[in-house]
Amino acid sequence: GDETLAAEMPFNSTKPLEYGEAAYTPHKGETHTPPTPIATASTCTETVASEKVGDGQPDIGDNAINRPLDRVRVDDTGRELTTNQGVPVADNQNSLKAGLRGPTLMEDFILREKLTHFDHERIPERAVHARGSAAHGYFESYEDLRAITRAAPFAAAGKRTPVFVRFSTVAGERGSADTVRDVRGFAVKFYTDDGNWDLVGNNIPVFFIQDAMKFPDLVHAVKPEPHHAMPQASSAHDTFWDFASLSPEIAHMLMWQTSDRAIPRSYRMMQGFGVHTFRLVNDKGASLFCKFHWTPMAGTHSLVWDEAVRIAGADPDYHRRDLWEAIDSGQFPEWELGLQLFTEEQAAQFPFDILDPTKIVPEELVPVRPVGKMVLDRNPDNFFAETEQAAFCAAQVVPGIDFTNDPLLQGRLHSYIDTQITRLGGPNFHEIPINTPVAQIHNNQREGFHRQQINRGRVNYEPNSLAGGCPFQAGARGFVSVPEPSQGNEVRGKPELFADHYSQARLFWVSQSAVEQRHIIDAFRFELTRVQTPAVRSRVLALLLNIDERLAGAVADGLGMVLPPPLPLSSDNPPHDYQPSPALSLFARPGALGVRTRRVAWMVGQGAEGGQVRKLYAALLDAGAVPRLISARIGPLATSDDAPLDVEISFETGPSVLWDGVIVADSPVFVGDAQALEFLRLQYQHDKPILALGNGAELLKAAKIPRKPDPGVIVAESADAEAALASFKEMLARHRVYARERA
Ligand code: HDE
Repeated sequence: GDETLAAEMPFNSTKPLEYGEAAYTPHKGETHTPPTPIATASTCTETVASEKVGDGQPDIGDNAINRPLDRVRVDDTGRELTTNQGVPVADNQNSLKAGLRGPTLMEDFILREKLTHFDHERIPERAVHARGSAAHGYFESYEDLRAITRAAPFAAAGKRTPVFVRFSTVAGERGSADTVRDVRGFAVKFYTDDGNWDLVGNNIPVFFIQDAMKFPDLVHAVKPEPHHAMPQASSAHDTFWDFASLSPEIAHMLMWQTSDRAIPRSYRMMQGFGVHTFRLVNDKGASLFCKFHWTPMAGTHSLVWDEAVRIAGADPDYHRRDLWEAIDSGQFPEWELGLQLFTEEQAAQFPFDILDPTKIVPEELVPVRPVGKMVLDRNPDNFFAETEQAAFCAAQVVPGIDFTNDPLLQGRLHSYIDTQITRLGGPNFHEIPINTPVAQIHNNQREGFHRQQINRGRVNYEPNSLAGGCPFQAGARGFVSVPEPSQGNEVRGKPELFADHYSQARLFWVSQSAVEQRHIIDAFRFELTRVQTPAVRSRVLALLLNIDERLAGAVADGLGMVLPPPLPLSSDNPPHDYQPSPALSLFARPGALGVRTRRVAWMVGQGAEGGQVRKLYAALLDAGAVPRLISARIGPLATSDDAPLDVEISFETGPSVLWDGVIVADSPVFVGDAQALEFLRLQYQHDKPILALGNGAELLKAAKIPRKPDPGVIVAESADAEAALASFKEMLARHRVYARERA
C-alpha cells in the first residue's frame, strides 16, 4: 500500500512529503490515478476565445492518414514516467547530488538526458512561410475524371483521399501575428494511392516575380531589414518597395497584395490557387493545361485594415485559433476544388503567356470546373510533430499531374527538398510520420541521418539478379513525363509577352467594387507612408500610373506628392484591354455558411432582461453562431428576473475587434461605461452589424452611433426582439456592412 511505499522510498529523507503523494511512482502493475486536472479546455475561461469549445479531448477522426500515424501517437494516460531509453524514472524533481548540499554528479544520466534533449528542441523555422497552422482532412472527388487525368484522387466519384493542409503567412517569423498584410500560403498534401502529391499554393493566384532567379532577392527585400531586423511581418518598409519599384513585373501582384485578400477574416474564408499552369495527363498520355482553384464554402471574406492591426495585438493567434475552434466544434471547413482546363491551341490564342506566373487565366476565358471538395475535420495532436515537421514540396506530383516550363515553378522544383535538408536535418525527412506517404516506399536509397526503415537483404542496387530484380521499375504504371518537345539555344531571357506587366494589374483594378478600390488606395498610402525614401515612393507612383491614373492620383494625393512621369514600358506591344472580371471581386463569393461560426458579443449590464437574453442566446447558438456574454467583468450578473447571467468574457480579454457583430441587451444600466462605448464605436467603425434591444439603444446614443440610415444598425423594442434578431442574422451572414463606408 501507499504507506509502505512511502516508508520504503523517501526521495528526500529530510523532507519525505515535499511533493505529497504525487512524488511517489506507483508500483509496477498498479494503476495510477491521475490527479484531477487543475484546468481543461472546458473549465478554463481566462483565454481570449478558447473557452467552451470542445471538451479538450482528442477527437480521433477516421482519416486513413491517421491510422499510420497512430503507430507513433503517444498517450501518457496511466503510464509511468521514463527516460528516452524507457527506464522508469523514480524522481523527476531532484538531480543526483553528493550530499543534499553537495555538488551534482556527472553520473546523473537522467538529468543529462533531460537537459540535452531540451538544449536541442528548436529547429530552424521555414525560410518563408514560417508562421502557419494545419489540419487533417480528406479530398472527395465528385466524378470519375480518368478521361482527363490518371491522378489517383480523381479515379472515381466519391473517392476520398486523406490530406494534410497548412496555411501560413509568408514574411513573418514563427511567432509573428496572424492578421498582418501578407499573402497566405495554402499547401495541401494529398496522401494518394500513388504516393504524395503536394499542391503548394497561395491565396492569391499570381506571384511577385516571373523567374526563380529573383526569389532570394524578393525575400531578402520583404523580410526584416538586415541591419536592425525590423519591421516584423510587414512589407511596409523601404527595402520591399525599393525592390518592387525596380521590378515592374510585380505590378499585378501589388494590386492583390494591397487588396483585402491580404487580410483574410479566416483561413476558412479565402481561396487557394496553384498559381502556375500545370498539366493533367490521362493514361493514354494525352494532356491538358490546368489551373487549380480552391473555393471556400464559407465564402471569401476579409478584415478591414484597422481591425486587422488591432487584432494583431488582441489575439496574435487569431487565424490559428479560428481554424482550431471551427474544427474542434465540428464546423468543418470546406473548399471546392475547381479546374480551369485548356489546350495548347487555346493557350496560343491568349493575350498572355500561360508560363508567366504573374498572369491569371480570366474565368470569362476559361470557366472553373468544380471537380471535388476538401473537408478539414481533425486538428493535429501535436503542433511540432505534425504542423512544424510537415515538409511540402512543389516537386511532389503523382502520375497524372505534370509541370510546365514556368520558370518560377521550375526553380521551386529544386528549392523545397533542398530547404528541408537543413530544416529537418538530413535526407530522411520523408520518414517523419506526417511526411510519409500512405503508399509504400521501395527503392535502393539507404542510410543518412535518422534512418527509420530497416531494409532487409543484401541488395541495395538496381539492376540486380540477387533479389530477383526487385524492386522493379513500374514502367507505364509509373510516373511518365509528358514528352514535350524542346529546342532552342541556351539563353537567359524571357518571352516577349512576359513584358506586359500592366494589362492584368489593370484588369484586377477595374474588376473591384468601389469599396475594394478605396481599400487598395488606403493600403498603398499606408505602405508608402512608412517608406522613408521619397524617390522610392515616387517610383511606385510612376509604376501605378501605368495601371490606372485615378489610382495613381489618389495614392499621390494621400502622400502629398505630385505624380512623376510614368515608368517606361518594357514592351513595344500595346497593353491588352481586358473586360472587367466580376469573379475577381471578393464579393463574388458570399459563401453558404450563414451565421455559422460567426462570433457575436452580447453586451449585458446590471439588471438585463435575463429571460430574453437566455432565449435569444440559445436561438443563436442553435443557428451555429458563437455568442458570448460580455461585460466589464466576468462572473454572475444580476438580471431582471432573479436568475443571474454568467458573464463569460470581459471587455479587456475580448475586445471589440474579436467579434463579427454585437447585440446590446435590454439593460437599465450601461451608459457611461467607457469600455462599452469604445467597444461599440469600434464595432461601428469596422462595419459590423449592431443590434440594440430596448434600453440598449441608450448605449448607441451615448456612443454617438447614428441610428439611420444604416442597414447594419438595428434598434428594436424588446417586444420585437425575435424579428430584430432575424434581421441581425441576415446582416451577420453578409459579413460586414461595407455600405457604411460610403456614408
Ligand atoms: Fe515557396 N517556398 N517558393 N512559393 N512556398 C517555401 O519551402 C520557393 C512560391 C509556398 O506550409 C519554402 O518548406 C521558391 C510560389 C508555400 O510548409 C522554400 C520560390 C508559391 C510554402 C520555398 C517560391 C509558393 C512555401 C520555405 C520561387 C505559391 C509553405 C520552407 C521560385 C504557388 C509550405 C519550405 C508549408 C515554402 C521556395 C515561390 C508557396 C524556401 C524558390 C509561387 C505555401 O523552399
